[in-house]
Amino acid sequence: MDAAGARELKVLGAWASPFVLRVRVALHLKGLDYEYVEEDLTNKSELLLASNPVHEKVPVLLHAGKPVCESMLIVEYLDEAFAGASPPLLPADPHGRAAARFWAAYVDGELLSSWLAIHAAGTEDDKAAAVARTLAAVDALEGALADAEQRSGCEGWFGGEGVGFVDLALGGFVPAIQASEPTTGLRIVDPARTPRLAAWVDRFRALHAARAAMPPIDRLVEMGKKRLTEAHAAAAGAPEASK
Ligand SMILES: N[C@@H](CCC(=O)N[C@@H](CS)C(=O)NCC(=O)O)C(=O)O
Repeated sequence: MDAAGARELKVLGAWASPFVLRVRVALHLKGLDYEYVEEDLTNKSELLLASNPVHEKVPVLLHAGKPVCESMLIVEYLDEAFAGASPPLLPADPHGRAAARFWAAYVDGELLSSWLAIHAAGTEDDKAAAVARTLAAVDALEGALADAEQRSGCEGWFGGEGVGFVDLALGGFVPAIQASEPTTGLRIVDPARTPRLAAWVDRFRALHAARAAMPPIDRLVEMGKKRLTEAHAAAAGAPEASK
């Protein structure tokens, strides 16, 4: 489908970004045509700097030249601006919308922040605490998925009968979940511990809309390993005081 106005959609992105992936999957799900522009984040374009002057980050959606920033705000915007394009991403009822926003915020506020803390940890104790917090966040999401499945009577999505807002929030991280074990040895989603979420990861990867936008996992692993090597080398060469 090429909904009215969709021809004027442009996404400023970066291939490895989980936040960009959320937006691109939403666009593919809704069948909206868009132009994708790959940004070099080490040399940001004037368009990116002018479109997102506060954070200078991708993704940015430009709709008829007007910028919308922040991945989940962009997803909400698409849902509202192209309300006629199925599927709807947020539930129709206010309580369902509030619950979806809660879990989407939880993905960034708890899962992502604890996951990032693993790599920022200065000591083994800090690292173990961050791993425990990350896995606890994954457990909580397993519980939210179980509730959604029970409520809708359908197996599969945080959005109930179909892919929705929370699926996109977490779905952006599916490539990182897949790349984590081969890169760092850490299994984020373990079928033995969180079987529903493990099945959800496979289901999300299989979506046509996800396959159209997902980055290659081997390229992510290669980039992750390179960054780890550089971080270790920097830590080894750092003066004692700054360690
Ligand atoms: N909260 C933002 C996060 C966006 C973000 O962190 N983007 C990264 C790429 S993954 C970026 O543009 N980084 C460039 C920079 O920090 O200079 C969102 O959801 O869109």
